[in-house]
Amino acid sequence: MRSESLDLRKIKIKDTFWSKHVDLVKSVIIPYQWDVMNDQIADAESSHCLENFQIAAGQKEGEFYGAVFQDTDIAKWLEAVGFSLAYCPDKELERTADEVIDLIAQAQQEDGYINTYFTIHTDEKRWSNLCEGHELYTAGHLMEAAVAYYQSTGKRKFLDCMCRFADLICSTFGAEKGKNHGYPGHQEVEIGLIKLYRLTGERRYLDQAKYFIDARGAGENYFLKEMNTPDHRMIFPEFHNYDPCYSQSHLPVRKQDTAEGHAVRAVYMYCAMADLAYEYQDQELLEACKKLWNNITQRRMYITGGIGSSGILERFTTDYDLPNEYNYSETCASIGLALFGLRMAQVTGEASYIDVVERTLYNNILAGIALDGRSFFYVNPLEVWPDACMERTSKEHVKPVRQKWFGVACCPPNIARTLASLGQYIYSWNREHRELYVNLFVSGTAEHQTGNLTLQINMETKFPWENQITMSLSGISEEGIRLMIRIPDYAENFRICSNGKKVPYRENKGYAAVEVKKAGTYEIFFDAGARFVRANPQVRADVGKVAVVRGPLVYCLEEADNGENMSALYIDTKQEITEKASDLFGGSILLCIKGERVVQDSWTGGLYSTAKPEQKPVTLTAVPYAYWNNRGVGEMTVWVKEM
Ligand code: FUB
Ligand code: ZN
Repeated sequence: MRSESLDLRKIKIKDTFWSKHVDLVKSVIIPYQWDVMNDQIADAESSHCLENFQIAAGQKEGEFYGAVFQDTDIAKWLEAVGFSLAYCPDKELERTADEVIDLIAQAQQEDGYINTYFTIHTDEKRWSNLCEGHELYTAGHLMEAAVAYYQSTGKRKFLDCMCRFADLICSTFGAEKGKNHGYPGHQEVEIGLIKLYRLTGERRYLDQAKYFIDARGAGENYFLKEMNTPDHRMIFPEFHNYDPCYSQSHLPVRKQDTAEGHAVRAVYMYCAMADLAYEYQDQELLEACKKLWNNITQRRMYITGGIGSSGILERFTTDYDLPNEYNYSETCASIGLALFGLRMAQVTGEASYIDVVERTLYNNILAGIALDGRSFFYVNPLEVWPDACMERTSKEHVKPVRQKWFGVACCPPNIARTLASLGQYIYSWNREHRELYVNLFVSGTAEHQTGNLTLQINMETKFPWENQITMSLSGISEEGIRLMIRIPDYAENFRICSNGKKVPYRENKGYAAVEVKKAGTYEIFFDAGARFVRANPQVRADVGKVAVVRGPLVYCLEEADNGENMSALYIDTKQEITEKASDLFGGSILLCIKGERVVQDSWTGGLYSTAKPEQKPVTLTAVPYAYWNNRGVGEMTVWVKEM
């Protein structure tokens, strides 16, 4: 039996590291994104998201504006609201959300269909362009939002709307004669359907998700066939000469063993595969998930947990192709990776999945949002020279500053729902084995009610600044529970104590397993000081370079501390890195590292010369990558040449 995340309503986060981000969800991020979607933020890309719904609902006259999947922005916003209301009830916010839900319900068609693009564009035939139309992708995000909203408020209206839509999808698509034999051009509906099934118990939703996964890449490619139908109208010019790899429809999913194509599509699909592998006890599907996971995390992932290295088509490329200054590493792709990793950890009980989840949460995902919660990165480079991020060049997708919004705005509300649901990553419970998994070290309280047990959990820590965690457990019944504490892959000298005595533990799949028979307090310690990390030499971009890492945090050098031209810097790795507590970024630890700089003034040549410039000793300051670009525009790099 898999383990499951604890109920978000019962988790309170009060953490030195995370609270300053998580608390912003309610106070800033949700209100800010609401204003954007109502086109109330000056100088931000326009959204028109709410207005599209008003037009589709017949409340207003007007034209559709935005991407075909513009509806997903409000869907993810509603999901974030649902998560936030779970642990932070707010009547006014709930009223606003109810109004949005009323609007969505009004825009829903008689037969259950919801999509403002296809509703407003009456000349476009629904389901006629599955490859590009995003109707199923949009449906999936709305389903996820409806589940989250029901779980926190108990209100059924949105859920009922989405069940009607799901019913329409079930009766429209399938292998049976007379049904549409297609599958989504952008995976996501599978995740939504599985969540609907898990909430309602309606088996047809699960079977429908399975159909979409099984049909993908089997037999004649649906999208190529679709493109050849008479009167077919393309939506995206870049889809000409369509390669089925782009949407992972080049092979049946069970035969795929390398991560190909568009990264967000891929990881959302892998999430559904992991869920289905569990629900149908499908070992072959689970093996495919493992192979795909290993290919990503051992060959195609940045040290920051970013994935999808190509700026063209937002896609995976080939093993070890991890350029630093024109990569993509879309925030949504890392969010999908975290969701995939959590599912794999819960199905297999293996901590190594959470090592990656933690890596991407603390680095690539967190870098996606400014410390004030009002601007965002979509693309997450590991090296930036702002002057070179020019339009119509290979770096035109790289923005050297976070943006207020985007024309394609998938990432900002995705970050909102991720921060709002951070609690899902912290603990899991395995009912069969009575195991409490501690995945992330985040201070706060949690409660879990199961059978005759009401488990109370209190975690206190200043992680990642300090590597000491105090966990108190109470409400333990006679049978006891097994505490499964993750031993991070970077942790050394991991130990557990209680009442001043060492607690023996059994290591099981990367977790320290402790039998707990009564209420008690446990102290967890490990060493995870700052260290230099090198990449596999196959990663051409990083050969001869080092990154500086402390615990789960990847550090970077910024121009604000180190001057311009990071390529002129070298790090001396034969030294102990000095840590410096700082008030910067709401409290953090900075790293001071000795190195050398090529002295520009000593350069006597023009563009090229046989002369060798001088190098002088410097002390460099590194800051957490997640916080880069919170002090104005400037150069930044993660990888630095090693002396
Ligand atoms: O296609 C929908 C979303 O827009 C994708 O997930 C992102 O990569 C962006 O292209
Ligand atoms: Zn995105």
